[in-house]
Amino acid sequence: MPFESLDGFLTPADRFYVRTHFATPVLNADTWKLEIAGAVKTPLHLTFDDLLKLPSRTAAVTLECAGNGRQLLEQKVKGVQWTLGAVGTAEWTGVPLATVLDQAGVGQDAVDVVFEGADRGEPGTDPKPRGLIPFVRGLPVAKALRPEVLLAYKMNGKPLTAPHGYPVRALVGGWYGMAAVKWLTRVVVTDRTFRGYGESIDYAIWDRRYGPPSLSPVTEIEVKASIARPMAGETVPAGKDVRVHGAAWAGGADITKVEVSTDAGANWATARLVGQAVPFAWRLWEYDWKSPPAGRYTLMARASDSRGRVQPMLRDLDRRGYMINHVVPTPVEAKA
Ligand SMILES: Nc1nc2c(c(=O)[nH]1)N[C@H]1C(S)=C(S)[C@@H](COP(=O)(O)O)O[C@H]1N2
Ligand SMILES: [Mo]
Repeated sequence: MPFESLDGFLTPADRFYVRTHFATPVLNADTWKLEIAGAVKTPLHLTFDDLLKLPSRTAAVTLECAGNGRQLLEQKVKGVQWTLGAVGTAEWTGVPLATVLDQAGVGQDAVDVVFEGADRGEPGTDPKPRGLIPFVRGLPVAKALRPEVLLAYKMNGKPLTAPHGYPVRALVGGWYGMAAVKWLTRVVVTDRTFRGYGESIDYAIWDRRYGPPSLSPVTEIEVKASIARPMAGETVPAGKDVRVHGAAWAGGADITKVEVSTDAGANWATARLVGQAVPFAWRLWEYDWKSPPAGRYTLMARASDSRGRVQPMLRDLDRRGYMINHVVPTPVEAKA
C-alpha cells in the first residue's frame, strides 16, 4: 500500500505490501503439511484440518519490513528501495505456536525455533551458501512460546492469499516482518543457537553493546511514527486548516505520544491518538495544522512509547539497511 493512502486501522489484503525473496510457491491446503521436528519429544505432521481443529486466536498485528524506509536513507544501502509503504496492519487468525509445540513437547535442551517456508531460491548477497535454500527464520524458544506468535491461516477474516503465505504463515507480533515466515511447512526446534542466512548475512545489524561490533539478528520493531498525508512534495491550501495524519507503532510496546513539527523540528505539538491501544498493532494519529500561511514547510512526526523510547532524529549506521526509524522530513508547500 502506498502509505499515503492510509485510511483506516486495518489494511486490506490486496493493498498490503508484499515482500517475497524467492518465487511464490503454489501450495494446496488439502495436501499441505506442517512438520514439527528437532528437539521435541514427539515430532508431528499436522494437516490443515488438524490445525483448524485447534483453538484459534484473532488479533490485529502490524507487520513492518525491516527495510521499510530504505529509500529515504542518505547513504544508499542494498535491498528493495521501500519508501514508507512496507508496513500494514491486518487482523490475523491462527493457532498459537505454543499449542502445537506443547503437543510436540519441547525438549529441555531447546534453544531456538526455526520457521521454514516452502519457497526456495538463491540468496543475493555474499557470503552465501551453495545452491537453493529455503526462506527460514529462527527465534528464541521463549519468544516462540508467547501468545503473539501464531500459525496464521486467515488475514482480515479470509483465507491467506498466495502472496501473503497461503495456506499458513507464521506471525511474530512485535518483530519485524522477516520472522513472519510465509508458506510455512516446517518448524524445527534447535538445541543450539541457529544462525542462518537470514539471521547473519541478511537481517542482521552491528551491535556494540560489548564495545566491539558483533552481528546480531534484527528482532523487535522500533518506535516510529510515519506521516501518511500530506505526503512529501504535496501542496496544501494556504490559510485553511490541514489535517496531518498517519500511524505510529512500537512493536510490543504502546505508543504514548506522537508529536508533530511543521518547522523542521524546531517546535513540536502533540498529535491526537485515535481509538484505543491494541497490543502489537499500530495507533493512528492526527493533528490539526491551523491555517498555515503560504510558504514552504518541513513536517516531521516523532513517536514515544511505553518503554521510554523516543524516535531518534538521526540514522544509526550500525543498522545497515534495516530498522529505519529516525525522524524523516516531509517537505510541503502551502499555496493560496
Ligand atoms: N517464506 C517466506 N516468508 C517470508 C518472506 C519470504 O521471502 N519468504 N519475506 C519476509 C519478509 S522480509 C517480510 S517483510 C514479510 C512480508 O510479509 P507480506 O509479504 O505478507 O507483507 O514476510 C516475510 N516472510
Ligand atoms: Mo522484510
